[in-house]
Amino acid sequence: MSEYTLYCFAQSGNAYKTALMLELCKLDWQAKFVDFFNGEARSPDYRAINEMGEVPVLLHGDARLTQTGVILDYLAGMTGRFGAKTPEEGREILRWLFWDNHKLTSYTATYRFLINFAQTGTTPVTQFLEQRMRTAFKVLDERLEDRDWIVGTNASIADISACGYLFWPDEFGVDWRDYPGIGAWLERIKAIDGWRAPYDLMPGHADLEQPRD
Ligand SMILES: N[C@@H](CCC(=O)N[C@@H](CS)C(=O)NCC(=O)O)C(=O)O
Repeated sequence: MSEYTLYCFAQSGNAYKTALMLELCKLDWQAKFVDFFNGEARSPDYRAINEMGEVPVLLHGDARLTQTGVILDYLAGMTGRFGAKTPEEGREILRWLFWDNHKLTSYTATYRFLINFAQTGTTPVTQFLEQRMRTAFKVLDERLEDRDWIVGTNASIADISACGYLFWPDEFGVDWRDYPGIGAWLERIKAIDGWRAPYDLMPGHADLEQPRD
């Protein structure tokens, strides 16, 4: 039995934020596969674990945590890694976590879901979402124009949160050469010791023979 258990599935960028943090902090964790595409997250059993019906959920001892912002903050506190060095920095990290959850991840994840998984083709909804997603990319790209990390001078949970969906540019039809600040920043994240790609970290991807469970 590992110290941490993460309810997750391979295609979840939200779960990846947590899996990546666990991995970068070299924590002892195991994945618990959630069959999201067959509706498990909406089942009564899953709602008993998280009434929001969302993935991820992290178990650690008696703690059951949901919402990646909360989980990342918890793990930063536990490990002393990727957290704030000052109260001001803490507020900045919080500011970018809220922005990521609202503007970057939500539009990117929903657009990717419709285009790549539901395969709706282009509709007024996807056009709206793509425009909102690209607006968020522009904000992040400009933030990273003259700095290595979103907050302060080191990688933080703001970076780990914001990169959650961005290692799948093919799945939402974006070329990072159009957003060079983001492209260079993703390479810096990949260079952090322990980095692994989402489909290598979590179970349930069709290309994986053996889900990690
Ligand atoms: N703000 C949440 C978002 C979690 C989320 O939306 N997860 C997706 C899977 S990647 C989900 O469970 N969606 C189900 C739903 O929205 O009903 C977080 O940061 O944990």
